[in-house]
Amino acid sequence: MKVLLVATNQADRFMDRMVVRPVPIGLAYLAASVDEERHTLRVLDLMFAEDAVSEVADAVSDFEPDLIGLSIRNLDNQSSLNPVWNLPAVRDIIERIRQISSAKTLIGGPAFSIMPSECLDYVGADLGIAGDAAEAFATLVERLDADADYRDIPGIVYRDDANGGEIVVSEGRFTSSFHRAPRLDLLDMRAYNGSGFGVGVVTKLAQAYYPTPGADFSGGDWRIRDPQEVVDEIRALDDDFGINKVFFIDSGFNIPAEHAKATCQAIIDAGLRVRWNSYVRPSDDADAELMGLMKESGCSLALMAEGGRGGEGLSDRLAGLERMGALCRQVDLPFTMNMTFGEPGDTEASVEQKLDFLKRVDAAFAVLRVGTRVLPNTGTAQTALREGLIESESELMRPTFYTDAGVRDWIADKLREEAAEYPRWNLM
Ligand code: B12
Repeated sequence: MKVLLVATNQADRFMDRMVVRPVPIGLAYLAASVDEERHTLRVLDLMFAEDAVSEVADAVSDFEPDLIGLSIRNLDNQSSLNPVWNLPAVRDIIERIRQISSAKTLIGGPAFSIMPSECLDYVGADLGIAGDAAEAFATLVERLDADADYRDIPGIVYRDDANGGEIVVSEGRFTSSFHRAPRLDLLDMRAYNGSGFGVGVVTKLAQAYYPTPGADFSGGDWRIRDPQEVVDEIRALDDDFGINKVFFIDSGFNIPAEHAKATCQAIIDAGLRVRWNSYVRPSDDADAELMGLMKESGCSLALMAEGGRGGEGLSDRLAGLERMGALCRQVDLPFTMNMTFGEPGDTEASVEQKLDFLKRVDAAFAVLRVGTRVLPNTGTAQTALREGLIESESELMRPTFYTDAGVRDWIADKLREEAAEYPRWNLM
């Protein structure tokens, strides 16, 4: 079978400002799972494409694939001030494919996995696989090749012809082991070098990455990678591509601290010359020793996530963030802050409290969000439903922002005025 994999992401910004182009490592994991003794594989990355639809059409005409897998990374840029919705571009690509080919179209990726049935319906693909999908994808390729039933594959999304074409999303989404190295050699890694926060290397995966009903930070579902495997992958990036800048893919690198320390220590012991960045989040077990090891092993920026999605009060949340910021400062580790304004319950007083906090913590840069990007299965989605902002969670496939009525009329102007004084604050 001939398989064409297409990375559709063309966004080249982080927080609408900094130039960041994430390497499509998820697609590279998929490529690694294909048995090339049995199938022919081609990868097309649209990140640097001038005319995405034409490039896909040319590749399809030339290669004549039987299966076309498209990854969808972002639903949108999450900016309420300048919203950009990414799904129409994917829909255009699939529409063009249909005009020139009878290949089956398959979609997947982080954005798709948040709203699988809505995305499948909207972009008009034949099939999807939600969640981590390398092994599931390899199985699907074999089943399609053998013309066999695929409906038992974990996370598979399909139209049930026996049931009026109703879209079915199967159970089981978090099955990948990440033991087989991603096929980065199929991407233009030289073009990516230096284009942002570094090449993604997975250190830990958890459902908390996705706003699904089961997502939490308790650790029950963590798949933590062996530090030695991480070291080997970093070394290979240097050996194969001369790349020394990586981004640890992790919902909170510092949690649990014991594993984070072991990973840092393994990097130090291996003598790697790596500079790395990752997300960190407030946690009681973070301490000066951990921060020292992070810094010593090459951490150059800690992106502070907004804490757990628990219902704790604002003061506690800010105290947790402040403690993490202080730990970073102790070892001279630059960190970012990320603050949402207009969350359910925000008032003039809580806005002031958040602004005072941002002025105090001295982050390398801070992102101030005007409104919350509402995602399904969250408390904010419930509030949005209750207050009539949306009629159904399906609408959340489009950029949708919740801003509490208590601050809605003035919050954007207020933040613009404040940010004028702080060049390292970015409004979105
Ligand atoms: C790390 C990360 C970043 C890093 C990237 C650093 C780097 N160099 O790679 C940084 C901080 C830069 C970043 C930026 C942004 N990010 Co981000 N990021 C992530 C995070 C935590 C991990 C992504 C990742 O690499 N995963 C590991 C790889 C191996 O997995 P994967 O790509 O998901 O691929 C697997 C599956 O998806 C599937 N799959 C992938 N492709 C395909 C294709 C097919 C055909 C199939 C069947 C399956 C499949 O199989 C793969 C292997 O298991 C995710 C959270 C998440 N849920 O994924 C958010 C996430 C992807 N980001 C998100 C967003 C919104 C953004 C930003 C727009 C934020 C902003 N406002 O600027 C920017 C966009 C940047 C850009 N230019 O595109 C959203 C996207 C969805 C959405 N809400 O729209 C996510 C899902 C977070 C969330 N829960 O909302 N991000």
